[in-house]
Amino acid sequence: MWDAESQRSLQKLPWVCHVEFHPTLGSTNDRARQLLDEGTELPALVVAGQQTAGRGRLSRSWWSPPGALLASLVVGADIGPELPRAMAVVAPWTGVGLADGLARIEPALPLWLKWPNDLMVGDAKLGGVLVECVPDAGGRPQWIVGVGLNVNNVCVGKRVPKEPSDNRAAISLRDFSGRSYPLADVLGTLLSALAAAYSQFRADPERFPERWRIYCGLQGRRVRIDSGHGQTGVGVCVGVDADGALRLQTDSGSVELWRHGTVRPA
Ligand code: BT5
Repeated sequence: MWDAESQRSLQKLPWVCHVEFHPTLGSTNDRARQLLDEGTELPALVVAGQQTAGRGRLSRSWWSPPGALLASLVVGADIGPELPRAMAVVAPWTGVGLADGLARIEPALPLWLKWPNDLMVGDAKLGGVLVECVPDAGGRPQWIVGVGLNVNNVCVGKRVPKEPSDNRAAISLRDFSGRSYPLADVLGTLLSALAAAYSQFRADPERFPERWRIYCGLQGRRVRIDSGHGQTGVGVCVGVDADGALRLQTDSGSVELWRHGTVRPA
């Protein structure tokens, strides 16, 4: 999947100053954090052939077999708006950038985004984003943007680790098209699309709701949200605000803003 030639072509990727490849890692996000401790020049990228301890949000695990794209991008505060508004928007706008890139790689793919960090095809999950924030010595954020995307790994019929409450399936690009994809090319296209999306949001963060809406699969649908910290809500998804929060119209007609959580159709 990552043969010698595709590993070499990682050194030609756009935008990033430092790239490293590991055949097997626990989690690319953990290695990315070490790069920050080591003062590596940014943007930096960690790529793994497979992960033994891939992480999702809220201590969930990420199934990371060979053939999947498993990478963490490390970027500085300059990718987007200042804190605190950047905090909840980096993951969803990464989703928008990835969706732009995937539209170039596989134009027929009916991809949609599920707030805040899921890439979906039908009812199945194609990929996810895990963003972690590490302040620098001056308190400015540095972002670790972990991306897991099912590309050449076959998911249909496989056992993907699921949470007890989770009945979603997984899908890969290969399951969708029957083709396999050169992972370094996929990564190159996604990085270019991400760089463009980040620069757009840095220049004009107010455009985020409009960009999100293109891919949002829950717009106008009744959803249930679980904050993961004991709060739940039900209402109609009426988009996102410019800071990345989900806008939920409740039965009383008021609009609630949710900054974190997991949504599913109600
Ligand atoms: C995510 O979390 O979707 C973020 C996933 C980020 C993974 C990348 S891989 C590179 C980098 N290094 C890491 O250690 N992590 C990042 P969340 O929204 O919490 O979704 C997790 C849920 O997705 C799990 O509980 C499963 O139900 C499901 N899942 C796990 N692995 C999957 C896979 N390969 N494909 C589809 N669904 C999966």
